[in-house]
Amino acid sequence: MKRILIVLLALLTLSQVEAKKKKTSGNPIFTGWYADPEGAVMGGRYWVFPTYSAPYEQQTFFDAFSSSDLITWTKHERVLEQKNIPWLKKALWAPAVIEANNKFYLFFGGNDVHEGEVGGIGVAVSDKPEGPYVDALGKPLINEIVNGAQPIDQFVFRDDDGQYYMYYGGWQHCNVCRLSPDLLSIIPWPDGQKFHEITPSRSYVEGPFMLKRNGKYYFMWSEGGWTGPNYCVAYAISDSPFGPFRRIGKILEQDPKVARGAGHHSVIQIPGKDEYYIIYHRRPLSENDGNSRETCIDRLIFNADGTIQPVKMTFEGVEARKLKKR
Ligand code: FUB
Repeated sequence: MKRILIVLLALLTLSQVEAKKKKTSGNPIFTGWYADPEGAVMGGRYWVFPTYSAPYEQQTFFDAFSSSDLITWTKHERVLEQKNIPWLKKALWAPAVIEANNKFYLFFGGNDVHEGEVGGIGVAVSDKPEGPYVDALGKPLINEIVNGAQPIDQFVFRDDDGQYYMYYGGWQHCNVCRLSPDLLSIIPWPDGQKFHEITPSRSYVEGPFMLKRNGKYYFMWSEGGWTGPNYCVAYAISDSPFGPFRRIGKILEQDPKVARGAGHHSVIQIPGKDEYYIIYHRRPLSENDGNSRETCIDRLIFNADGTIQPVKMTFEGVEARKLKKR
């Protein structure tokens, strides 16, 4: 009798352990208030670099998160921090990370810069995805306000010919510039200008993102105010990285059953596959504070005609997706 009881107990414990094993990522994918998540695949792992969502004076560092399967995320604390950016005072925002030249480049916005102040878009470099990253220039890469665009929310895009472009801009204006092969300076356009305005729509606000698929350029951006419920993501498709970008519609917005203020996203493509995941922030229904933003993941699905389906925000998140060994 005692033996049977022991076996039954063991079986019960085993099934409890099984039940506890995570089958999906859940949303948010990690705890804490984190916004503007930049997703990437680097060094054989998935990475997410978000903004630490807090009052500006407290935004003096970035944490990063990595995963082998999109389900379990490991926190890498303070991959970039104020002590490694001589000009940073506050408002360290919206990381954009890219692997190039056997290094890792982390672009960031700093100081919530206004006319006549020091701040804007900076670039930090590391030998490893997990940092530590160190400011490479000792000053912002873009300090000036051109075409009305606040220098924040940069995204670095590598086209198939190896050319790097940076899309950036808050305050309802978006610029594009060309980066040098070492990613540390801006190459002027043939007309001598460093920046060309490519604001896709009057509803553009911030958070530009570029994705190339089947030869088409998918340009995406955030609309609305980030502290409010209506923050959302819209997109356009073009044959050129410079547009014109004609707004097609929204792909991410609040859902009264799930969350509000969903926006400032990025997209992870499974290497070599036509399979995409959107990483974005949203505000739980129970929260009203502007900084209460959490990082989530869901599927991004293309229709047969190349348009994008509106994202279905979930609490479950996504299923395990292991990366192939390199
Ligand atoms: O998180 C700080 C700012 O909020 C970002 O730069 C904007 O895109 C908005 O998400």
